[in-house]
Amino acid sequence: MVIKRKRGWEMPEHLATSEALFLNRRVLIGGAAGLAAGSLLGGRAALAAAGDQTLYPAAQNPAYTLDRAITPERFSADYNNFYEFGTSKTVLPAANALKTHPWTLKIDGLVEKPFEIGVDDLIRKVGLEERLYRHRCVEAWSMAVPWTGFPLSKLVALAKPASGAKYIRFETFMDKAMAPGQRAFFYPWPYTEGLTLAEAGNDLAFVVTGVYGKPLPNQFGAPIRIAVPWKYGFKSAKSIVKVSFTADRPKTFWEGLQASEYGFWANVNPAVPHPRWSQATERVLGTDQRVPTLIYNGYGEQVAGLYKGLEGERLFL
Ligand SMILES: Nc1nc2c(c(=O)[nH]1)N[C@H]1C(S)=C(S)[C@@H](COP(=O)(O)O)O[C@H]1N2
Ligand SMILES: [Mo]
Repeated sequence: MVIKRKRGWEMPEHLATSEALFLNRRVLIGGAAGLAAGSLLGGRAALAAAGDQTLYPAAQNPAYTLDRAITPERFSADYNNFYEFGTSKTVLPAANALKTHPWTLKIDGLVEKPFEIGVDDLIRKVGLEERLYRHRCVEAWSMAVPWTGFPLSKLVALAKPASGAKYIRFETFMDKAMAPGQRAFFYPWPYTEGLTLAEAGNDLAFVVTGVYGKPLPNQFGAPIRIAVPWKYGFKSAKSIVKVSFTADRPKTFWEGLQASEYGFWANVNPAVPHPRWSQATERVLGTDQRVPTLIYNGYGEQVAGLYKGLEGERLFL
């Protein structure tokens, strides 16, 4: 028996559009009510951000700026995908239950010597910078955010992968008591994602510990997540506890759930539709605009070379 369950990512475009109208209405209402709601959210987000405040804001890296406006925090911080805390976009209240300190990252698999490191120690070791990145969800909405973090290549260097390592695998925390979404047994928890080591070594692949000049609020995937801006958002795993180096391509959460729709590569491409909706345009969070989607989410110059010789693969799904 096939049981059809509705998931957020299966949302048909006409529903996504009505959400756009909803957000748009919030923009239009604006004024005193909008400002009050915004500052309330800001207060809660600040409470949830429990990292070492003294390290923020970090200096902005001028090599990573954008041609578009930064999405105001009141929109990006109140519209999240974090299935551990529910399948709606309003996970902020539930995500307050996430205990982010202390937080230990485990490095294992094909490395010189497996080890564990506290996130605060890791940050002090590698340093922080701010980068402005696009983010394009497979559901055809997008945002532009100032992430704070460090290049993933620095973490790879610390890990000292063995010669047989070809892939890097990210694993999110698993705690059913804290994260009610993880009690839904039909999802292949914990959330996992992966990249090739070549992708992980690209300058754009970023480990994120903060946003908007402060430590990550919980709903953004505190205290440590990934940002891979040329791929659909689901590749950017949140609240990571383990980084493993493997010889074989890791099976990912969404691949495990629906391989025909969510593959390993998942590079952004407006010309390759999702099986159930177009990827040609995207709704910009906090605005009434739909803009054309760009191949590799606008980062083709930096990343297209990674896929030479792989043209036979499902690179865009
Ligand atoms: N652990 C975990 N990571 C996740 C997700 C999730 O549900 N759980 N959702 C993904 C999806 S679909 C997107 S678009 C981004 C959303 O990031 P944001 O909510 O911080 O904007 O996180 C990605 N990483
Ligand atoms: Mo997404």
